[in-house]
Amino acid sequence: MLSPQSLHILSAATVFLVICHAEDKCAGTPGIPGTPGANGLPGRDGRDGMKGNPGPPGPQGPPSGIPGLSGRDGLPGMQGPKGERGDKGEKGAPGPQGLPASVDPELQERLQCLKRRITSVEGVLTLEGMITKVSEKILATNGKEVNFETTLEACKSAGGSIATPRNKEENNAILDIVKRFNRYAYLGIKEGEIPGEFHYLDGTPLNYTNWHAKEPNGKGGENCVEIYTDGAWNDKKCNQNRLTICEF
Ligand code: MAN
Ligand code: CA
Repeated sequence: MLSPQSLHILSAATVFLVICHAEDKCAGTPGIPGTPGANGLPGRDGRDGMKGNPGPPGPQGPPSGIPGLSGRDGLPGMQGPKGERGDKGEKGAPGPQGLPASVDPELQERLQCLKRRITSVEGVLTLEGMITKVSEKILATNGKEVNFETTLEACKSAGGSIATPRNKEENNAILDIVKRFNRYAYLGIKEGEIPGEFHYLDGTPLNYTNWHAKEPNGKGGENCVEIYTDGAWNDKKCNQNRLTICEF
Protein backbone atom coordinates (compact mmCIF):
# COMPACT_ATOMS: atom_id res chain seq x y z
CA MET A 1 0.00 0.00 0.00
CA LEU A 2 1.46 3.38 -1.02
CA SER A 3 1.56 6.26 1.47
CA PRO A 4 -0.30 9.54 0.69
CA GLN A 5 3.04 11.38 0.11
CA SER A 6 4.16 8.90 -2.56
CA LEU A 7 0.82 9.21 -4.32
CA HIS A 8 1.22 12.99 -4.40
CA ILE A 9 4.73 12.74 -5.94
CA LEU A 10 3.58 10.10 -8.42
CA SER A 11 0.64 12.20 -9.64
CA ALA A 12 2.92 15.28 -10.12
CA ALA A 13 5.39 13.17 -12.20
CA THR A 14 2.61 11.81 -14.30
CA VAL A 15 1.43 15.36 -15.12
CA PHE A 16 5.02 16.32 -16.15
CA LEU A 17 5.38 13.28 -18.40
CA VAL A 18 2.05 13.96 -20.09
CA ILE A 19 3.20 17.57 -20.72
CA CYS A 20 6.52 16.48 -22.30
CA HIS A 21 4.93 13.94 -24.63
CA ALA A 22 2.21 16.24 -25.55
CA GLU A 23 4.64 19.24 -26.26
CA ASP A 24 5.48 18.29 -29.87
CA LYS A 25 1.96 17.63 -31.07
CA CYS A 26 -0.40 19.80 -29.07
CA ALA A 27 1.03 22.68 -27.06
CA GLY A 28 -1.82 24.40 -25.17
CA THR A 29 -1.83 26.73 -22.19
CA PRO A 30 -0.84 25.18 -18.96
CA GLY A 31 -3.75 24.32 -16.79
CA ILE A 32 -4.34 25.80 -13.43
CA PRO A 33 -2.33 23.96 -10.76
CA GLY A 34 -4.51 21.72 -8.72
CA THR A 35 -5.17 22.46 -5.12
CA PRO A 36 -2.55 21.10 -2.70
CA GLY A 37 -3.39 17.72 -1.29
CA ALA A 38 -4.61 17.41 2.21
CA ASN A 39 -1.93 17.01 4.93
CA GLY A 40 -0.82 13.45 5.51
CA LEU A 41 -1.49 11.68 8.77
CA PRO A 42 1.00 12.41 11.60
CA GLY A 43 4.23 10.39 11.44
CA ARG A 44 5.09 7.60 13.89
CA ASP A 45 6.61 8.42 17.32
CA GLY A 46 10.38 8.82 17.27
CA ARG A 47 12.67 6.60 19.39
CA ASP A 48 12.98 7.28 23.18
CA GLY A 49 15.51 9.98 24.10
CA MET A 50 18.44 9.46 26.57
CA LYS A 51 17.59 9.26 30.25
CA GLY A 52 17.81 12.67 31.95
CA ASN A 53 19.82 13.49 35.14
CA PRO A 54 18.08 12.95 38.49
CA GLY A 55 16.17 16.00 39.63
CA PRO A 56 17.09 17.92 42.85
CA PRO A 57 15.76 16.46 46.15
CA GLY A 58 12.30 17.57 46.98
CA PRO A 59 11.57 19.76 50.01
CA GLN A 60 11.50 18.04 53.45
CA GLY A 61 8.04 16.82 54.31
CA PRO A 62 6.12 18.04 57.34
CA PRO A 63 7.36 16.56 60.72
CA SER A 64 4.04 14.92 61.32
CA GLY A 65 4.88 11.65 59.56
CA ILE A 66 5.07 8.30 61.37
CA PRO A 67 8.69 7.60 62.61
CA GLY A 68 10.52 5.05 60.53
CA LEU A 69 11.61 1.63 61.83
CA SER A 70 14.63 1.45 64.22
CA GLY A 71 18.06 1.23 62.58
CA ARG A 72 20.26 -1.89 62.86
CA ASP A 73 22.35 -2.45 65.99
CA GLY A 74 25.76 -0.73 65.99
CA LEU A 75 29.10 -2.62 66.40
CA PRO A 76 29.81 -4.05 69.92
CA GLY A 77 31.64 -1.59 72.23
CA MET A 78 35.01 -2.26 73.98
CA GLN A 79 35.07 -4.61 76.97
CA GLY A 80 34.34 -2.74 80.21
CA PRO A 81 36.54 -2.91 83.39
CA LYS A 82 36.43 -6.04 85.59
CA GLY A 83 33.64 -5.94 88.14
CA GLU A 84 34.10 -6.34 91.88
CA ARG A 85 34.50 -9.82 93.31
CA GLY A 86 31.15 -11.40 94.12
CA ASP A 87 30.17 -12.82 97.48
CA LYS A 88 31.52 -16.20 98.45
CA GLY A 89 29.24 -19.01 97.41
CA GLU A 90 27.72 -21.47 99.82
CA LYS A 91 29.67 -24.51 100.84
CA GLY A 92 29.19 -27.42 98.45
CA ALA A 93 27.81 -30.77 99.45
CA PRO A 94 30.40 -33.21 100.86
CA GLY A 95 31.95 -35.54 98.30
CA PRO A 96 31.57 -39.31 98.33
CA GLN A 97 33.17 -41.22 101.18
CA GLY A 98 36.77 -42.18 100.36
CA LEU A 99 38.77 -45.19 101.55
CA PRO A 100 40.53 -44.84 104.91
CA ALA A 101 44.08 -43.61 104.17
CA SER A 102 45.58 -46.74 105.74
CA VAL A 103 43.95 -49.03 103.15
CA ASP A 104 43.97 -46.67 100.17
CA PRO A 105 46.52 -48.28 97.82
CA GLU A 106 47.05 -45.13 95.76
CA LEU A 107 47.65 -43.02 98.86
CA GLN A 108 49.95 -45.66 100.37
CA GLU A 109 52.04 -45.78 97.20
CA ARG A 110 52.41 -41.99 97.21
CA LEU A 111 53.37 -42.11 100.86
CA GLN A 112 56.05 -44.74 100.19
CA CYS A 113 57.35 -42.67 97.29
CA LEU A 114 57.61 -39.57 99.49
CA LYS A 115 59.39 -41.52 102.21
CA ARG A 116 61.93 -42.85 99.71
CA ARG A 117 62.59 -39.34 98.44
CA ILE A 118 63.02 -37.96 101.96
CA THR A 119 65.42 -40.79 102.82
CA SER A 120 67.44 -39.95 99.69
CA VAL A 121 67.61 -36.25 100.56
CA GLU A 122 68.60 -37.03 104.15
CA GLY A 123 71.31 -39.36 102.86
CA VAL A 124 72.78 -36.60 100.70
CA LEU A 125 72.68 -34.06 103.56
CA THR A 126 74.29 -36.55 105.95
CA LEU A 127 76.98 -37.34 103.37
CA GLU A 128 77.69 -33.63 102.98
CA GLY A 129 77.90 -33.20 106.80
CA MET A 130 74.92 -30.85 106.77
CA ILE A 131 72.81 -32.90 109.19
CA THR A 132 73.24 -35.58 111.85
CA LYS A 133 70.44 -38.09 112.32
CA VAL A 134 69.79 -39.54 115.75
CA SER A 135 66.72 -41.48 116.92
CA GLU A 136 63.82 -39.54 115.39
CA LYS A 137 65.74 -36.27 115.37
CA ILE A 138 67.81 -34.41 112.83
CA LEU A 139 70.52 -32.14 114.27
CA ALA A 140 72.03 -29.24 112.35
CA THR A 141 74.10 -26.10 112.90
CA ASN A 142 74.46 -22.86 110.98
CA GLY A 143 78.01 -22.54 112.32
CA LYS A 144 77.18 -19.29 114.14
CA GLU A 145 78.00 -18.50 117.77
CA VAL A 146 75.36 -16.47 119.61
CA ASN A 147 73.92 -16.15 123.13
CA PHE A 148 71.23 -18.48 124.51
CA GLU A 149 68.19 -16.35 123.60
CA THR A 150 69.44 -15.81 120.05
CA THR A 151 70.05 -19.54 119.71
CA LEU A 152 66.42 -20.20 120.69
CA GLU A 153 65.20 -17.67 118.09
CA ALA A 154 67.44 -19.00 115.31
CA CYS A 155 66.25 -22.57 115.83
CA LYS A 156 62.59 -21.52 116.08
CA SER A 157 62.70 -19.44 112.91
CA ALA A 158 64.21 -22.46 111.12
CA GLY A 159 61.24 -24.55 112.25
CA GLY A 160 63.10 -26.44 114.96
CA SER A 161 64.27 -25.96 118.54
CA ILE A 162 67.56 -25.87 120.43
CA ALA A 163 69.35 -29.24 120.63
CA THR A 164 68.30 -31.11 123.79
CA PRO A 165 70.00 -34.44 124.56
CA ARG A 166 67.55 -36.87 126.20
CA ASN A 167 69.90 -39.85 126.22
CA LYS A 168 73.54 -40.77 125.64
CA GLU A 169 73.04 -41.42 121.95
CA GLU A 170 71.62 -37.95 121.40
CA ASN A 171 74.35 -36.38 123.51
CA ASN A 172 76.95 -38.10 121.31
CA ALA A 173 75.27 -36.87 118.15
CA ILE A 174 75.41 -33.27 119.46
CA LEU A 175 79.01 -33.91 120.50
CA ASP A 176 79.88 -34.86 116.89
CA ILE A 177 78.93 -31.36 115.77
CA VAL A 178 80.64 -29.69 118.75
CA LYS A 179 83.85 -31.53 117.95
CA ARG A 180 83.66 -30.78 114.24
CA PHE A 181 83.42 -27.03 114.97
CA ASN A 182 85.56 -27.26 118.11
CA ARG A 183 83.11 -24.93 119.87
CA TYR A 184 80.95 -25.33 122.98
CA ALA A 185 77.17 -25.20 122.45
CA TYR A 186 74.17 -24.31 124.64
CA LEU A 187 71.64 -27.06 125.30
CA GLY A 188 67.86 -26.86 125.73
CA ILE A 189 68.11 -27.02 129.49
CA LYS A 190 67.57 -24.25 132.08
CA GLU A 191 67.86 -23.77 135.81
CA GLY A 192 64.61 -23.61 137.73
CA GLU A 193 63.50 -21.63 140.82
CA ILE A 194 65.55 -23.89 143.07
CA PRO A 195 69.31 -23.27 142.56
CA GLY A 196 71.00 -26.35 141.12
CA GLU A 197 67.69 -27.78 139.85
CA PHE A 198 67.73 -27.98 136.02
CA HIS A 199 64.89 -28.98 133.66
CA TYR A 200 63.94 -29.08 129.97
CA LEU A 201 62.56 -25.86 128.44
CA ASP A 202 58.97 -27.15 128.74
CA GLY A 203 59.55 -27.43 132.51
CA THR A 204 59.71 -31.23 132.70
CA PRO A 205 62.53 -32.72 134.80
CA LEU A 206 65.71 -34.10 133.22
CA ASN A 207 65.72 -37.86 132.65
CA TYR A 208 69.31 -37.91 131.47
CA THR A 209 72.30 -35.80 132.56
CA ASN A 210 76.01 -35.71 131.71
CA TRP A 211 77.40 -33.13 134.12
CA HIS A 212 81.14 -32.55 134.19
CA ALA A 213 82.78 -33.26 137.52
CA LYS A 214 81.95 -30.62 140.14
CA GLU A 215 79.10 -29.26 137.99
CA PRO A 216 76.60 -27.70 138.26
CA ASN A 217 78.30 -25.24 140.57
CA GLY A 218 76.69 -21.89 139.68
CA LYS A 219 74.28 -22.00 142.65
CA GLY A 220 71.61 -20.03 140.80
CA GLY A 221 74.13 -17.70 139.10
CA GLU A 222 74.57 -19.83 135.95
CA ASN A 223 71.11 -20.51 134.52
CA CYS A 224 72.06 -22.07 131.17
CA VAL A 225 73.92 -25.27 130.27
CA GLU A 226 76.75 -25.72 127.78
CA ILE A 227 78.26 -28.92 126.38
CA TYR A 228 82.04 -29.15 126.27
CA THR A 229 84.05 -30.71 123.44
CA ASP A 230 84.26 -33.93 125.47
CA GLY A 231 80.45 -34.09 125.76
CA ALA A 232 80.29 -33.15 129.47
CA TRP A 233 77.91 -30.42 130.71
CA ASN A 234 78.58 -27.25 132.63
CA ASP A 235 76.06 -24.78 134.02
CA LYS A 236 76.97 -21.40 132.48
CA LYS A 237 75.73 -17.82 132.23
CA CYS A 238 73.33 -17.37 129.27
CA ASN A 239 75.09 -14.36 127.72
CA GLN A 240 78.03 -16.18 126.17
CA ASN A 241 78.43 -16.83 122.45
CA ARG A 242 78.04 -20.53 121.76
CA LEU A 243 77.66 -22.65 118.64
CA THR A 244 74.04 -22.77 117.46
CA ILE A 245 72.84 -26.39 117.22
CA CYS A 246 69.18 -27.09 116.51
CA GLU A 247 67.09 -30.23 116.41
CA PHE A 248 64.22 -30.93 113.99
C1 MAN B 1 84.18 -21.15 134.80
C2 MAN B 1 82.74 -21.23 134.37
C3 MAN B 1 81.92 -22.11 135.27
C4 MAN B 1 82.59 -23.44 135.44
C5 MAN B 1 84.04 -23.28 135.87
C6 MAN B 1 84.76 -24.62 135.89
O1 MAN B 1 84.24 -20.50 136.01
O2 MAN B 1 82.70 -21.75 133.12
O3 MAN B 1 80.63 -22.30 134.81
O4 MAN B 1 81.90 -24.22 136.37
O5 MAN B 1 84.71 -22.44 134.94
O6 MAN B 1 86.03 -24.47 136.35
CA1 CA C 1 79.42 -24.07 136.06
